[in-house]
Amino acid sequence: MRSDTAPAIRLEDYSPAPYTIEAVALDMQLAPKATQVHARLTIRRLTDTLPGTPLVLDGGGLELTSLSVNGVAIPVESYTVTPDKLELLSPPSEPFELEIGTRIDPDANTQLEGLYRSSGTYCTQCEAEGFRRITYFLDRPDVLAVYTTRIEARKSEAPILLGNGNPVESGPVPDKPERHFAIWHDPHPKPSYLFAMVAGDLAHVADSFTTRSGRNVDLKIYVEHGREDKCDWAMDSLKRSMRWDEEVFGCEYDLDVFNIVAVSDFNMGAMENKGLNIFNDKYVLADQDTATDQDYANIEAVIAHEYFHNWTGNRITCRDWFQLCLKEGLTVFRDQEFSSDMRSRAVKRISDVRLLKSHQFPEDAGPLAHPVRPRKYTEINNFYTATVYEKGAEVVRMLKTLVGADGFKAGTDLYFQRHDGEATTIEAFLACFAEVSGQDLSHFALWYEQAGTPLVEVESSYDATAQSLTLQISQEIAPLPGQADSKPAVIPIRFGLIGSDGADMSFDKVEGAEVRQDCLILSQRRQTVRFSGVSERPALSLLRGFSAPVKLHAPEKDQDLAFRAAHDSDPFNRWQASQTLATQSLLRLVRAAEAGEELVADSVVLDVFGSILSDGSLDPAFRALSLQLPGEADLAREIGKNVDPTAVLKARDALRAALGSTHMDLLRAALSQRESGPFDPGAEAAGKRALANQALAYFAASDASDAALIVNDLFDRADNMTDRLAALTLLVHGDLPGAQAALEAFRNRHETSSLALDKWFMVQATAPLSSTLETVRDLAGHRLFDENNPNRVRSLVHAFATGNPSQFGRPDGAGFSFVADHVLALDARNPQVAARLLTCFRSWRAYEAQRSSHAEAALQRISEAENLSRDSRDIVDRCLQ
Ligand code: 0A1
Ligand code: ZN
Repeated sequence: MRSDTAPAIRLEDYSPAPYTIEAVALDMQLAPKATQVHARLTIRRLTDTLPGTPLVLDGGGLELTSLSVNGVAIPVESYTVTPDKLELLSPPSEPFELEIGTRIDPDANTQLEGLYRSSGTYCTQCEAEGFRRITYFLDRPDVLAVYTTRIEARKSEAPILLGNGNPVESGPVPDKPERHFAIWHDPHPKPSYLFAMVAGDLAHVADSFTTRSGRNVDLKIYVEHGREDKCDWAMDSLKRSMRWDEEVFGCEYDLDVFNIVAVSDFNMGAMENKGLNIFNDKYVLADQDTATDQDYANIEAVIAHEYFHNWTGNRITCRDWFQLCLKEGLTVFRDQEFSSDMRSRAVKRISDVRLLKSHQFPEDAGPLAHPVRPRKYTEINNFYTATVYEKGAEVVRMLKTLVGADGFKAGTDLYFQRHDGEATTIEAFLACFAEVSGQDLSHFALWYEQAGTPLVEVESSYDATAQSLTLQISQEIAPLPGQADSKPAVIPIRFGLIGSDGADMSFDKVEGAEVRQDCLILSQRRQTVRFSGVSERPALSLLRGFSAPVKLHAPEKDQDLAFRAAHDSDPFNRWQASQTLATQSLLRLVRAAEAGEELVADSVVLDVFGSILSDGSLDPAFRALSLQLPGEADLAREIGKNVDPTAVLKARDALRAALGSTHMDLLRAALSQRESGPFDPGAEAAGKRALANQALAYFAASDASDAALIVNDLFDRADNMTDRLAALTLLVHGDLPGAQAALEAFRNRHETSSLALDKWFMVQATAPLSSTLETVRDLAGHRLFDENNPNRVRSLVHAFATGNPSQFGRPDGAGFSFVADHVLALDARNPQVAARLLTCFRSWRAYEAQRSSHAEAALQRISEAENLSRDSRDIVDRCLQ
């Protein structure tokens, strides 16, 4: 039987709840299989609500054990109850106290929403709608209450008891010597999705922070025993985040304590619960032996992200879930800025744009496309997307470009002051910037409303006699499901006109578009822009710093790209020029591979990469990024339709081999510069490792007879995870001699580190080898595989589906079928993780006919399954629509 399609929730139907809940007193008697929750809710009818209007509370699989109003048990005829809903038919018209008893089973909770246990630790996840799985409630973000939480548990089972806000009291439970309790009080009114509690046998590391107004804050990070020595980087990142937010955004912390708990079973990255952030341990734990440089950078960013939510999300929250980008887009923008200040701004920008293009662009071009602020959803958990987060951050970045740095600061100051303590909207946010800047942002607001990535096409012509440059510019979004037409958007294009000496040229005036400093502001479907006083034909550098989330097509000869790859004063566009050059060359190789022709790499690409490799004046991290070829999925996206992933892989392999063989001497030199000495996780040392490992990758792809020997040697000698994993990846993905022995050595070394073992699974799942599917099948039955641990599932099945285009997309459809099996098996236990895995099919129509029909069959099979969750039903329906 096909599960019913859930009704769509629509933005236009928003209305406030008829009642509000002002205070919540929770008492949680913890037990693994039968936790008793007692909630005392102080409820008030809103003035617009007619007396006697029913009160409908949300529930999620709950068992009601008691119910009273103002201390008196209420008769059965005055309410109705199901596991998912509690309705008081005629509540008191004056403020009243509703007491609700519910019983829940944390151990049976495999979906990891609400209260569950991870390695024995009780923890909660309430965003978006998990609180209703703890007690009946108005589980929506515009109901803000003050929470007091009493937690009681067996002392031996859970010596640590944590809640939101500040600790109030703790001690033994009278007459129950084996039990103890703690009471926490959070004075800041908050929505239920920010509720959290944790109870378990945990170790911790402690530090403190003095805020700019002199408040002392106790900082603690809780982890499983034995992991305390992996918390230093997270703690350091937290203190830097707290200081940065004061200095840059004027945001100060507002409680006496800030606690972080790391758990090993978590659906997402981390969660910003007020005063009690709960993290996937992947974003907390790090040391030299088990974490890569990328892990260190991610930890820094995610710690900052969750901390920054304290103001953007918690103090000012969302009126409804359609406004999710209000907190997420803004907070991602803030964490990106933080990382840029901690590291190289250029490298951070390039990395963020790569992520946007690889994750958000395909989402925005296929059946799962939605506006940054969606207008409807059936399952909100499916909207924690790259569009809401990453494109949402790009929209905030464009806003800053348009109103200027000072206008942006004034706008955020006004936002914090005006909306503190509120649940608000995108309109209210934009109004702050419009007000301080005096600009009309109503056209700009389209970025929140319209799905799809605009394609901006530019044709340029230079008139030497008139000394003028003319640009014919158009913008268009390809039709999407539910969005046949698009409207032209406001698009800020930062630009430069580069002269033959490599310097930016001046010009006299511009007609046809508004120009503010180095920024051209487009706003029409078609525009002709004329620059006069341009003394020679310039190399055109458009979209500097990736100033808008658009696809830019501005035809450019290989030689011009090579020139800009060497001379563009904008580091982002310098990187982009070399990437575009490599992409154009790779696309020619893909066509040759499809035609069965010989694959000969273009010399201009070999030359440009050689120059980058030998240019010691450039930042090593920037060089490492510039030397990376566009990925297989990037190329598939460029090709757009009739994609044959095997041809893409062949083309990329051919260019890698050519680069390796052509520059063998330079590569050997780069390898010999690998630094030794004490490990430093900072960005500079990480950049040097990245460059050395990028050089090693080309060397391994070359025809050097000692390539495998050198990679094996590095694997054996590596004293940190970045280098060890880089070597292991080259051995396994290149199917080099020594690969199996290295895999075994890696597994033995890291047998007790779950996060390091995830890497062991991932390396094998992403190997572009015809044997990989069989390996992955075996690994799914391996004693170390745990299908209930989301990180492990992601490191094997998700990694295979998203990080191995040629094998997931095997022509016989076996890759699709394998992933479909896992989606179905997972769906019954953890719908959120299953639905996310299912999104790997979103670009299925872009494959060539044989593959796309296999992918469609896999989707059909999922669609026809019995009792599919609402999460997976939503994704599969949209994929097939
Ligand atoms: N708000 C968190 C991410 C998060 C979202 C949803 C979750 O469960 C459905 C859990 C966490 C963040 O942005 O970090
Ligand atoms: Zn967030």
